[in-house]
Amino acid sequence: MDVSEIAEKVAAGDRRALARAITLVESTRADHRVQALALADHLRGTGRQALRIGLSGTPGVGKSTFIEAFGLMLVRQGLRVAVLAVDPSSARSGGSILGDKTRMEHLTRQPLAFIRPSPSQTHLGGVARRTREAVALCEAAGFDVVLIETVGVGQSETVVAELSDLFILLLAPAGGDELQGVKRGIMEMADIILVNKADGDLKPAAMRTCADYAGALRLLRRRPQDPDGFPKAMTVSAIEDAGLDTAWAEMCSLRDWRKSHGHWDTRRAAQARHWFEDEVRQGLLRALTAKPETRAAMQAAGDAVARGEMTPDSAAADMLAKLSAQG
Ligand SMILES: Nc1nc2c(ncn2[C@@H]2O[C@H](COP(=O)(O)OP(=O)(O)OP(=O)(O)O)[C@@H](O)[C@H]2O)c(=O)[nH]1
Ligand SMILES: [Mg+2]
Repeated sequence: MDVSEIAEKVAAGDRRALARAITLVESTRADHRVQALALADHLRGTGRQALRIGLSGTPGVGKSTFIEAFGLMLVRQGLRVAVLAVDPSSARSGGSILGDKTRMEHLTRQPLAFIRPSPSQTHLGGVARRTREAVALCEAAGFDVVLIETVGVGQSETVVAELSDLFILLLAPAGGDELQGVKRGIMEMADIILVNKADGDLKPAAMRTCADYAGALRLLRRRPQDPDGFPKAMTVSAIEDAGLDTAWAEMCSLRDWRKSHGHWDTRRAAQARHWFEDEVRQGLLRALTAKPETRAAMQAAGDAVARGEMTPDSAAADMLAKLSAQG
């Protein structure tokens, strides 16, 4: 199949073609990269904008269970749902976050759903690009909602937040009155905090945790992209399917408000600019290490700095001057 044929099928919502297209953007082969770029160009501007929801949470909070239940609810409403994963640490189990298909078996079987496990991967830059391109492909394929899951480790939340229209933080009930070690930076990115497992014995703890986070959110600096009451904390139970409809209603109301106040378009435009600049930066870094003579020059200058023969800054200035003279 050539690129325009794949593009046509993707645009028609063909899930197999979509899977193929994503495999293409995940490939590191140079010829595949050329095809992937051509494919993206073909599809630019086709399809409607999906609602991109980033979902982050530490291992075991119930991300998979939540996505399964939430996805099924959306599918019941006739919405098409795609699920993608960003997992730079997939080496941890040698697998992928969505590899545990057991907990998404119902969603997997839905004709309106598309689930893509994360590939095994090494560095975050590559992860970001592949996920970004996969999100765009899902959007071109006409999905209404694209859920992007990540385990709450390291910088992957930032990547996911930069890919999303809404960023959801999933938490588990905390024991006692300790606040979980959620970093302030992560909290500041959240549009909605969902405290999961608000059921059975855990319900009181979930309510307390929710109240604690609601309080913490109120202390954050007000963001221009938020209407009154946002960001907000709510309880849900993925297992009992409780609160998911309310959470969805809140997501929709936030989306609608941002759309009608211009924040949606502004954010998408800023994200596009961010990814363009990021890609150029990554490319420059690759170019820097690609040429053996450049690597050697870096090594030599680094040695001189280490021996105290040059200051780091003047050595860097020399190096940059040499590079731009070459370029
Ligand atoms: N009581 C209760 N347990 C839940 C709920 N959601 C998930 N769990 C349980 O929590 C455990 C972890 O759930 P997962 O959905 O696998 O969590 P995860 O965040 O995907 O975990 P990782 O994939 O390891 O990052 C499982 O034993 C679930 O049954 C819930 O709403 N209530
Ligand atoms: Mg999981």
